[in-house]
Amino acid sequence: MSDRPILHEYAPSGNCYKIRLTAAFLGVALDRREYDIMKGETRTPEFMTSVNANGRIPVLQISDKFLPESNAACFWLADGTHLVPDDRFARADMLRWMFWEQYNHEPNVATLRFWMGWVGGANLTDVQRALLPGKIEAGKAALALMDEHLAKHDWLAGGALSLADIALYAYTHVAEESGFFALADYPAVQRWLARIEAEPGYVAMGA
Ligand SMILES: N[C@@H](CCC(=O)N[C@@H](CS)C(=O)NCC(=O)O)C(=O)O
Repeated sequence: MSDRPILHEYAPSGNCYKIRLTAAFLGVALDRREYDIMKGETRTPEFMTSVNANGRIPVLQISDKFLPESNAACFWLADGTHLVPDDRFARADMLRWMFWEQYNHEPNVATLRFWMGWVGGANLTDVQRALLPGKIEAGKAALALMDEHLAKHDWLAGGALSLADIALYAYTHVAEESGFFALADYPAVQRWLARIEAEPGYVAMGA
């Protein structure tokens, strides 16, 4: 058996892509195991008992240990590398953006992409339909906040590419797929996306 970390994933998920992108920037090889979340493959008793009791991917398996939560998995890969700032404040600031991503960005930008592109607008429940306006407004506010910051800084934290950029790149670069956001409205974000794509080691989401 290979001693490479194993990524339990669903390839179109931005949360899973964050981990592949982190590994690619670091030149680390991962084995990959694919689950179809549309068929409930992460909700089986076997998965929930042995991989993640929370029933979700991504999970990074490091020999016999399982690490759910995308940003924690990115941190496991990148701890001690150039993707985590040495400076104490910058390192905490990187985490600030990663926590913000999970609370303010992903639940809006990523959830709308999933609802419109995978569930389908016509199949949304009444509850999901009622949540749409608030999620669109919150998604736009998140992109605007990033744009304001990136108009003054090349990178989110610490003056260089870090996990904060990777965590936020994952769903920002595909934000338009929901049909609710136009990246042209956020020019500093667009320039930042291009900067990330020009970094050595970058891999596209579908690669
Ligand atoms: N906070 C978690 C979110 C994980 C998550 O929501 N995973 C989704 C795909 S992106 C999933 O597994 N959905 C399948 C399900 O809930 O059954 C992370 O960052 O890893």
